[in-house]
Amino acid sequence: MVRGRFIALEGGEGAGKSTQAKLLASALEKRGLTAIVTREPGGTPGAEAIRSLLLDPPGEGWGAQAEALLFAAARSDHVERCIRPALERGDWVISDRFVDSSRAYQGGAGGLGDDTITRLHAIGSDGMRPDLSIVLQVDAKQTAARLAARDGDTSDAIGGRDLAYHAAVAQSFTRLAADDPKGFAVIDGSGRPEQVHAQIMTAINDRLES
Ligand code: T5A
Repeated sequence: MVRGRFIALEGGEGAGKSTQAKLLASALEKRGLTAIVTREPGGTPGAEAIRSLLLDPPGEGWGAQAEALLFAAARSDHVERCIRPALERGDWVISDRFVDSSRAYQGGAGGLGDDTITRLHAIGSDGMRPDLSIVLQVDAKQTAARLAARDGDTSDAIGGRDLAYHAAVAQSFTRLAADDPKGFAVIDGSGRPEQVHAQIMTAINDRLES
């Protein structure tokens, strides 16, 4: 059985990851491939329960370490029960966020460092990497306008953090991609959805066709 490919879509809030995940799945299905779209935190019943704890935390919220552990625990269940079985069936998996979100948010902006996140990921998910991690870059003003149009002034516990935190997230994604040009594709997410989709298809063809 040919193993399917695993694509992660990454970037800040409102960068267009969910929109692009659906467009990519439908393009792959038109080519006769089976693609599943999943998300993090979430993707399995257990990981979705942890998602609620993370995005709408009880009481005074989580400390940095507890937050990172919860993301790693959710990811472990997601990998074991959803991602790995799908790849073994030969399906493509498109995940709206994966471990590079933990590296950028908890490791970079949250100050825990990349080694800590990488070690947690080795314990939780055997260090699994996507075949390609696609970082959608959109400037903060444009994503704020998109999110205001969609959500008004509501946001979750992490999306609602200050501008400095989100600027540090964006810098971390840029640095992670620069350090691993084969593992990442950085895409300008500011155009119309179909334009962004065309760039993603080019990146996939360039990096993954053999
Ligand atoms: N997190 C997550 C961590 O801190 N560590 C981790 O390890 C992980 C996995 C997840 C939160 O958790 C944090 C990061 C997040 O803060 P979430 O609800 O999943 O929370 O948040 P996001 O992943 O940011 O999801 P969003 O839905 O907010 O953003 P998307 O998916 O990037 O954007 P999308 O496609 O929903 O689009 C947003 C709006 O813009 C429009 C869409 O129609 C939509 O209304 N849009 C466009 N408009 C114009 N041009 C385009 N090209 C557009 N593309 C989309």
